[in-house]
Amino acid sequence: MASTMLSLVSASALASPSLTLQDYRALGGSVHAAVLGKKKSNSFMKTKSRGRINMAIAVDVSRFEGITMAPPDPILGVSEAFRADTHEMKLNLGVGAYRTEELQPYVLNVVKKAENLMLERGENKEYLPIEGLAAFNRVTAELLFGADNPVIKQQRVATVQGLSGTGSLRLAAALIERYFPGAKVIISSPTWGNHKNIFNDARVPWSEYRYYDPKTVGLDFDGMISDIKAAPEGSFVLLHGCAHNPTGIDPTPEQWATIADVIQEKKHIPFFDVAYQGFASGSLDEDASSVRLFAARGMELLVAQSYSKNLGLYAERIGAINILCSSADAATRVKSQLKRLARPMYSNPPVHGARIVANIVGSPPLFNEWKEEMEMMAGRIKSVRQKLFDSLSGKDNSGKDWSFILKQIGMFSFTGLNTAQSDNMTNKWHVYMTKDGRISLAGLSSAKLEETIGILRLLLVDPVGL
Ligand code: PGU
Repeated sequence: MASTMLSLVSASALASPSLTLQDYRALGGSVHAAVLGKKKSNSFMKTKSRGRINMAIAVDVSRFEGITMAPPDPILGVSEAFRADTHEMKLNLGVGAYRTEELQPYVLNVVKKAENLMLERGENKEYLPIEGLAAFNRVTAELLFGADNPVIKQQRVATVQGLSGTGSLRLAAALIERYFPGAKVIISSPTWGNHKNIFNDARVPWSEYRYYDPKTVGLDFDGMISDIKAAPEGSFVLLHGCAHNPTGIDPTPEQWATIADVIQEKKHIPFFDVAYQGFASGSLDEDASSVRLFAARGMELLVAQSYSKNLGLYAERIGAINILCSSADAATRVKSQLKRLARPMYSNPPVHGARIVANIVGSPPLFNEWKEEMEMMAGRIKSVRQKLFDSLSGKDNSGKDWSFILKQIGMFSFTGLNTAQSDNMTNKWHVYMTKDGRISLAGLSSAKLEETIGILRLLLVDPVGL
């Protein structure tokens, strides 16, 4: 597929710093129209009021009259609503962000140490190169694949620093849109809500593969495999490297191997989203094992990484896109095109988070300290999960099987609450969560657990009673 990727690039496209109209047409303009269908109406605009817009200019009404109100974001909108709530018992189980037992945001000690080092060194604030900080790009690929992985030594990984996980996914989506016109991305049902936005905005067609089985509150493995098989050959298969969001259900190592078999058979391209490396199990290596399994088979693949959770660097927007190619030469060309896509979007990435990661991973004592803190964070979440299970099953004599809670991993529990029940949690009990029934365990403390369990149990066992 790597050769197809580059054969699609016209000579003029490679030579010029930005694509010409002709290049766009050659690369996908027509495909878009065919794949996505020419949109006759614009869903972002109140099209009916067009006439009013024209008149508006004369009568001094806003030129933005045609812009409709956007709905709140399903995840970040929950935090906004939470901030606006003045109730003293309010609890935010919406956003996936780590909290201490006192339910406070947590800045890792090792991050503070790295920041102090940076201050001492008096580093400057010059622009980074388009691809980001070289020391960061090196360590981030090593952390993902393992420093001794032959793919690193063979220089087959094109790594570009991205604006955290989201920005890295978006850059990859732009690459797919430009160099694989018409190719489809298949995503799990359900998935992290922003995946759909990312591919929609990048104009990459997507569809869903089965993943979650509500009957077993587990993985619909057969459904997943048959949907991956049924996807058009050469599709991109978006996979959560570990700690699937929102379900917390991951394939077993044997299932991963079968997934890899099918992807290879169908000449699909795996596209991993790794937002929780080290945060799921507490081990960086274990959480990267899915990616490494695919890489060991000699497959080409994409991996978006994020340091929001595992280093608590949410607002620093630090992550990377890694594209593992079959040759060093292909990786060099792919990297050059990623840079070319990044340049008109945001020019070059921010330096602060990149330096923090490079300093921590590059220094053995700091690296060890990070691993300890990560284990501590993952450990607290695991203990909240256990307590949630113990209390629910201990207090409940309805015969409901609560073991699904212990089978899930990562920072979330997918409770099985429906939209009405989730709304009830928020509107009546001031417990904020996403409408798909996901709760962030990091938002619970031992004290808050008891209060929340009462509500959860009632909703899950006897929803009519609430
Ligand atoms: N991919 C997955 C699977 C994620 O869960 C998240 C964050 C990201 C990527 C992107 O994170 P970055 O901060 O851009 O690196 N999901 C969280 C955070 C809130 C959000 O929706 O951005 C969540 O609560 O699902």
